[in-house]
Amino acid sequence: MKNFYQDGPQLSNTFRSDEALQKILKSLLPADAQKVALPHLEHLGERAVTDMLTWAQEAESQPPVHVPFDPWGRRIDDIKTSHGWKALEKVAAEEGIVATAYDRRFGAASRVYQMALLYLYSPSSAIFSCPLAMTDGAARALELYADADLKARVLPHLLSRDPKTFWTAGQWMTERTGGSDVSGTSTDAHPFTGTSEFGATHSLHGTKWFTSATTSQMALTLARPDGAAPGSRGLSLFFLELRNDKGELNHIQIHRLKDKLGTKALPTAELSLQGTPARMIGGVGEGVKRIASVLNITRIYNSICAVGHIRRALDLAQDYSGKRQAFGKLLKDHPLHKSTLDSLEADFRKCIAFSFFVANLLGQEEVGEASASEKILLRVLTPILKLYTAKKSIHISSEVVEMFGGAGYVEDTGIPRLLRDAQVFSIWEGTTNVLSLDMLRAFEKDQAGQILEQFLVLNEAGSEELVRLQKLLTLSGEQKEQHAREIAFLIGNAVARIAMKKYSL
Ligand code: UCC
Ligand code: FAD
Repeated sequence: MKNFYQDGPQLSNTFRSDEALQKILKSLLPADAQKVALPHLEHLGERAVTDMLTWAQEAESQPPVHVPFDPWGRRIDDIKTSHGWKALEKVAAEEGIVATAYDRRFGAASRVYQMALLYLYSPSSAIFSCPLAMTDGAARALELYADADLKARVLPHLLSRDPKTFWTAGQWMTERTGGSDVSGTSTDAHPFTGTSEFGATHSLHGTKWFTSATTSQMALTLARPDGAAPGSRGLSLFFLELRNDKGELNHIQIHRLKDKLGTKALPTAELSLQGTPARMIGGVGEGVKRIASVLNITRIYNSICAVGHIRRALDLAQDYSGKRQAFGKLLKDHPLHKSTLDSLEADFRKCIAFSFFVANLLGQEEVGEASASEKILLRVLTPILKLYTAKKSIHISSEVVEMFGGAGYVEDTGIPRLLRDAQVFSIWEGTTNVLSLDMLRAFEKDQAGQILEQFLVLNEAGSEELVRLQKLLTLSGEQKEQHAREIAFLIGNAVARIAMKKYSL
């Protein structure tokens, strides 16, 4: 065939084409919520393949740049981001990607509606969904633990739908000594002696090794107050604002931006706190416990974004399979190509059902409608959901790269980015192993392990899986630790199937 040129994949409205999402929302949203949410989601599904997509491509091709000094040698630590990245932030505010969860107009269903917005927003956001995750997590932690004056100062910004007043938040936990294990945190908190607009109680000194969304207006971080115990039980949670009213950094020095495998549009910096004013939230030694409410939100964001990512990868692969020919017929007409796609679609349905099942539990908890056992389910299923969807997204992204053949390995098709970006889902916000161990620790509290087992039995989880799981749960010590991943994936598969049944997927 002379002059043959392959057509590339095309996307269409990502809400209209997503049957699974529509089914889930019809099951979870009451009629009044559907009336508002469905047209909004259809509108966002259109933006996801039009203006947002253009801005995301722009943001990816013009990654952020750190400018340490002004022309005269003054330290400024500016981080320049592209027009596309800024435009995606504006979309987030306008579309209420965070705010929708907190107006609680539809009670628990507001969270489900918000997660559906996020799911459509994320794959066309160049990972602006990362700053949004930390913004939402910060809003929840402040809502739960901050004093009224701090809430009144900050929450209207985090929950704003006006791009001019909207703030994002960072979450600075990781230091050079560890991200999984924060017990070696060496950031000190001394009593603050100056004046501060937000009621600073301490000044912080230390280095943070990974800080994503470094252009955010505020951050929550961990530090050790003078005299507090060593280890993680001596850490406290602190709120800080990055810049003062003149726009200068508040005694923060940015060392450099990380050169990362993926998430290229997202600024992730190393920085040091050099006497940064900060306000303690909660008591001395309560840091990990308090920041856990941020983690539990960001882990659900990670899951929803991983599933959005899977959907995007599969949409591209599905479309391409109807355009590419090999051995005399379209890829989609080859039984083996089709069955490969079908099995990935089945994995997608598991992931989306599981994710919205947990998002719904979160919504119920937030409005005080979750029963004691639902709260426990939310606690134990959150790390499992995060690790499960992250691993599926890496596997599916890899398969989709392969489904494009050589084109999948060529940068300007945009396909390699799918694999690079997926890899982060299983690292940040807790690696697979760390979350599996967190799950085991959570089982020990409030009879959570038994409550989960009862839930699986009541919902007729597959009997073979259940027998294996029950056997593994009787292990103890190192043996149980060694099997923590297997336990997590057995539960993940079982709950995903239960949720699929619930939503008739
Ligand atoms: O990576 C980061 C940001 C990336 C960008 C965000 C993107 C989001 C998605 C966007 C998608 C596009 S920020 C850094 C994230 N770092 C982590 O996730 C840390 C991972 N490590 C862990 O999770 C560990 O398990 C630790 C740090 C929590 C373990 O520390 P400890 O000191 O050993 O803590 P314990 O003993 O496990 O927990 C201390 C207390 C306990 O309560 P009490 O005192 O009552 O016994 C725990 O039950 O905190 C409680 N706790 C929790 N409670 C610990 N974890 C939780 C939890 N998840 N929920 C409720
Ligand atoms: P380590 O803790 O050294 O882990 C190394 C390996 O050891 C992992 O495979 C882990 O699973 C395994 N491991 C650790 N403990 C155990 C155990 N007990 N049993 C079995 N295996 C174990 N952090 C922030 O605080 N804020 C941010 O904004 C932020 N942004 C990030 C952005 C990107 C793009 C990336 C990649 C990371 C970011 N991080 C951020 C850091 C991230 O949260 C950490 O990298 C992550 O938590 C892992 O910590 P670590 O890098 O120290 O790895």
